[in-house]
Amino acid sequence: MSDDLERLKREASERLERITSEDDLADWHRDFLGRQGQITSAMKGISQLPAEERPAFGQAVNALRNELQEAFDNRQDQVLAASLQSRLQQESVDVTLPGRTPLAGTLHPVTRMIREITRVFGLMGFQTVEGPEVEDAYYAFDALNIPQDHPARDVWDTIFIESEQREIVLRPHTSPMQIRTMEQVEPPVRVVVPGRCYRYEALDATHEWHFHQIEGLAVDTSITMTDLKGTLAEFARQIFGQERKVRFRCDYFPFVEPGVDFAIDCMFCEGKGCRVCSGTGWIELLGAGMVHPNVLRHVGYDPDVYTGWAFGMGIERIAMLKYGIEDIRHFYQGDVRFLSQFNRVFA
Ligand code: FA5
Repeated sequence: MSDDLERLKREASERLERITSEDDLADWHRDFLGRQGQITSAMKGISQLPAEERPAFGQAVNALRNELQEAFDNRQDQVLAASLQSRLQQESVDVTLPGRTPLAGTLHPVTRMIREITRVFGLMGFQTVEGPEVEDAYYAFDALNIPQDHPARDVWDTIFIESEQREIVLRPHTSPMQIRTMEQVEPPVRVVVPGRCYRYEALDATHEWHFHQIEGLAVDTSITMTDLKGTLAEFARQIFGQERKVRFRCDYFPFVEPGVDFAIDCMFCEGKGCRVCSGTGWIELLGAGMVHPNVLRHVGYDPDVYTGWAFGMGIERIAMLKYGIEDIRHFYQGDVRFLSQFNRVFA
């Protein structure tokens, strides 16, 4: 091997010995084995040699290239192993440290209330179904025995969506789902329908322009008012406590006959009279009644064969009573201080 190659070998080996980082390894490789490195330059020098010396010189350069490549690979293995070792030491994790509790979102109190109410009715054999919020006025009113120009139509402060062919509304109550359900199935029917409703309403502590209702509907061959009373009393006691007294009074809704309002004795004053029950001792929970024969006829049920009852309640109002919330507007202001309280209440 020529002196030049000997010197090259020594220089490369000494520098390689001292290398401890991956960056220096890359530099070394570029300087000696790279395309413009010293081995390549040495090979180019072959043209300066007399022809008879060229084969031996070429072999010597190739042998040196292989030797340096091997030395480089070994050094690279050592350097990488050492750097991995030190990283493992630096980045080691104490697996015995307790984890940080993640800040998770929670279910909205209205969602939780819907689940609680539908669970109670589920245990009594009611299926939960849902329906459209954008509704045809036929389902919202006409089929519910509230024809066009009927004064009762004004009671639901309806938000109308413009439509040239048909009157389309944001549903003001969940009662349209009575019709949609009965159109789909033959009796017996037992459903509850939770969902969002909309009304063009002046806002105050108990009125929102969007809120939730749950509709209930039971239709069969021998359903009576007794079934309605028993079911609602059981519901009220499951949600508000076994000691609750219940009251049914006459009320008017065009799609039921007779119609009732359903109340429970005030749990805040035990019926003595307080601010929550406006001094009456009773809190009205919902409207209900026996499904009007005209409604049954609209869906093709024979009112001489089938009878049924229906109810509709406001979910926010139930949650307000159950959890002592004084203003309905809290539900939709997105204030985490309000919402996070319900982790504990519902846990
Ligand atoms: C109805 O909407 C009837 N569809 C209920 C019904 C169904 C009667 C089946 C008979 C048979 P009403 O307008 O009273 O009824 O509303 C029912 C409940 O919805 C109220 O008791 C109240 O809890 C809730 N509610 C009504 N308007 C609002 C509002 N603006 N904000 C919050 N809750 C409301």
